[in-house]
Amino acid sequence: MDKLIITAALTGAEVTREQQPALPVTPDEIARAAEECAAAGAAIVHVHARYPDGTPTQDKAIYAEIIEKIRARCDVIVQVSTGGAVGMTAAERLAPVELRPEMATLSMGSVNFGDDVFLNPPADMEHFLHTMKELRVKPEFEIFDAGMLHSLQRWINKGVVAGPVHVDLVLGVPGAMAGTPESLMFLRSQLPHGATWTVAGIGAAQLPLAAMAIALGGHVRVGFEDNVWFRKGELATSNAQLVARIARIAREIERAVATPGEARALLRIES
Ligand code: KMH
Ligand code: ZN
Repeated sequence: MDKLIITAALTGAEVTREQQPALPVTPDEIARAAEECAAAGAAIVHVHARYPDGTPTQDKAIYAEIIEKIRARCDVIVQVSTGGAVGMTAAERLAPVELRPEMATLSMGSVNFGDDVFLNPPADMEHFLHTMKELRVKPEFEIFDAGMLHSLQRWINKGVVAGPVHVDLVLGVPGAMAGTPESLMFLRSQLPHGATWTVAGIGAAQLPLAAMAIALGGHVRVGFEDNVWFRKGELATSNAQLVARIARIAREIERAVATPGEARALLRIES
């Protein structure tokens, strides 16, 4: 089995300080959280930017500051979000990709997202794909529902996406695919040939789906973007606490944890 790649989704666009007092918001806080997570075993940090008041933004200058501050502290793969927040335009969402980070997310379709709709029309997805290809940014395809894997397969068949792809199975968003073992096993059975995959379970689904992924040879994403709890009724104290638990479980069942360098090799990221 390949070594386990742990991604820390540090901030997201939706979680507030009221929900999670340790949420990193400023570039300094995000960089510090990234360093702590890297020390705990994360090879990738998935990053969203916020204005100082906590409002989500895709401001290129703020992303640049975050990336620079993370790089000054530690070696970790920085993956910017192109999902941003619901309601942002495609151009806004794509802005941080112009900084040529090592990775960026790319959602594979539209989906209900809580009380909102997260829109990803095909023309926007194709534009995102071409831009990432041109700027040599490795995409992580965000899969919220089964049809999105089918869409990805269509892009591969058309030759727009070259494999092997890396996907993130995001399970448990209200309105999308449930955070259950059955969902994970089904999506795993539908992966494009040679794909690497990680699972991001939302809320209470985070830990059990992570444990399954460790055993199945997949990879794991944890962090406040997806889940603010350590266990029922007990908030996590930091993103790193969630990462450390995954690394601990993996080591206990003899699955080694990948360094950022090993993750680059596994995901074929050119540095
Ligand atoms: N904030 C969500 C609407 C991504 O980062 O690429 C979308 C999201 C996905 O977070
Ligand atoms: Zn995100």
